[in-house]
Amino acid sequence: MPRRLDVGDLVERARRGDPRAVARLISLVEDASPALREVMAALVPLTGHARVVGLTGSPGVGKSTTTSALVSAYRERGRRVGVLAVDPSSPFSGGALLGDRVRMQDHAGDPEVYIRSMASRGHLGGLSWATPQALRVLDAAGCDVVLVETVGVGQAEVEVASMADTTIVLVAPGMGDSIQAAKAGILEVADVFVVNKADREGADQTARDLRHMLSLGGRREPDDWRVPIVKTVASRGEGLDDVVVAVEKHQGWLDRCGELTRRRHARVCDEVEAIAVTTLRARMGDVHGAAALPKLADRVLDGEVDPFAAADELVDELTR
Ligand SMILES: Nc1nc2c(ncn2[C@@H]2O[C@H](COP(=O)(O)OP(=O)(O)OP(=O)(O)O)[C@@H](O)[C@H]2O)c(=O)[nH]1
Ligand SMILES: [Mg+2]
Repeated sequence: MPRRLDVGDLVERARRGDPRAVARLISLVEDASPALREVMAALVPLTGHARVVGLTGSPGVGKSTTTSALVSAYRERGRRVGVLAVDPSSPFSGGALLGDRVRMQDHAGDPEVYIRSMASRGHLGGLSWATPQALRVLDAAGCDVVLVETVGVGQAEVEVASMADTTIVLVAPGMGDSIQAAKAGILEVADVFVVNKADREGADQTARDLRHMLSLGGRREPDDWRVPIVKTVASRGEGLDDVVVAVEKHQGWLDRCGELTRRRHARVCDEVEAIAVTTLRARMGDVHGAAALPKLADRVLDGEVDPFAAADELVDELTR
């Protein structure tokens, strides 16, 4: 018999920063709990404060190490920090695996730091559905900054970039990383480039390559954001202050030119769409959809309707 859920109490405790309440709320998100609707209704008025910073890049480039070092840098500035590690490439893996990979032991026991890995555990809608909800929990819990680490695999990087106010793209010397970055369209999503592993040979060359590629990006207006390139040795905690400064400059720019509002608006559009699509898909499986779909399929097979017309009919059925 599951413990009865007192949503009001849980939200109030999370708002006061109780880590167990925060963890519980994120679990509700992961599990797509039916209580989530009530939870989100209670959380929404408490949100909007946290700055969301996404970190992405190829496997092994140093995202987790950088995230952990960034947490320290923000903690030195007295900020409350949330960390969300998401793995869009394997949404069905469950959270534990990722948790092991997050190198965050340094911050265990710091009550002003919330760390969570997340997977969507196979519910429809995936991470595009779950991530914004988890961000909202951390925001409502009073985080000043939420760092979102994701494994970069092409499209996923772009998806994650759309969830952040500021996106940091990490590359490392060698590995053909910068060239891969260009291929994956990463130049467009990066607000800040970090050349990590700058203790290795070729860091300056990588930074120059990136600078060159950025300069090919066409004409720039005077007020446009100029993407900075910061070198770090995350494993030794070097260069992280420069990253924080670059991120804060970007945040200032976001505020000044109205881009913050535009990005957040686009984000909520994506989120509401993901929820709506999830709802529609769920209805396909319920009694109504389950009856309508096979009949329509029969009619397509019999040559009575084309699949597009059948899909239109199905949508009409489901949204009636
Ligand atoms: N030499 C050097 N090694 C580093 C640096 N930063 C991280 N590493 C090492 O690089 C390896 C990968 O680091 P992670 O932080 O796990 O990389 P990641 O991008 O999070 O990896 P995935 O989550 O698996 O994609 C680890 O062995 C780190 O110790 C650095 O600045 N210099
Ligand atoms: Mg990692």
